[in-house]
Amino acid sequence: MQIDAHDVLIVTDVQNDFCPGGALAVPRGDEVIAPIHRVAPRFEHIVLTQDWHPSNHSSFAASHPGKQPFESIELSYGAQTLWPPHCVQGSHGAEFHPALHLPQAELILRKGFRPEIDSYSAFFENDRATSTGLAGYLHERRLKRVFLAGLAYDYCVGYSALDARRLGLDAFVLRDACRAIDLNGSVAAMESQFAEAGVAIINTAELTS
Ligand code: VGL
Ligand code: ZN
Repeated sequence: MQIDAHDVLIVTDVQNDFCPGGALAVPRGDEVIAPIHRVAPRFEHIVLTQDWHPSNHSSFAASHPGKQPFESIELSYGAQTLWPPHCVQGSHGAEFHPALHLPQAELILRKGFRPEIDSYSAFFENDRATSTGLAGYLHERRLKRVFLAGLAYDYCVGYSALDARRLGLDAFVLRDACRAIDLNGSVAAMESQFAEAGVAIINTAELTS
């Protein structure tokens, strides 16, 4: 598959807290870095995202007395999974993994900074309505096909891919350049949504320049 000037690689949340040793470690999360580095030179445009929460964020179990991480609660916009505190603004855990080296990235998009709403997707927060601005950015730059890599496959990567389709963009998830949390069947659930929405799952080996 040929990559051209209207394509963008979105590298999702490759941050210390999602890698081994981090506060919300995705199993083998750091293994996404090598395939990302392998395909990055093929792309003219790269966007990085960064999960970026205030310390009192409503997605943190610690913000809800009596609740434990990985339980689900109802917030104003619907069900929200509770997480251990992670990616707190300015913390070491919120920094990109030190091995991630993509100085050519053109945008670093931060999300999840509103205390009352979580944001898995790089496009819309979890109310599925509050925009991060990324759709407008891609539109103004005439970027029409998104290729997604990073963490986590079944949360931030997956929701971003679904929203890309909702916005009329073509979406390709680079499966070998992602790792999953896999909480209560979340991988299978996400993949059935990919099928319904027309998100393509491909491997980095399928990309040529
Ligand atoms: C993520 C859970 C909570 C992700 C972020 O990057 O997939 N997952 N915050
Ligand atoms: Zn988060």
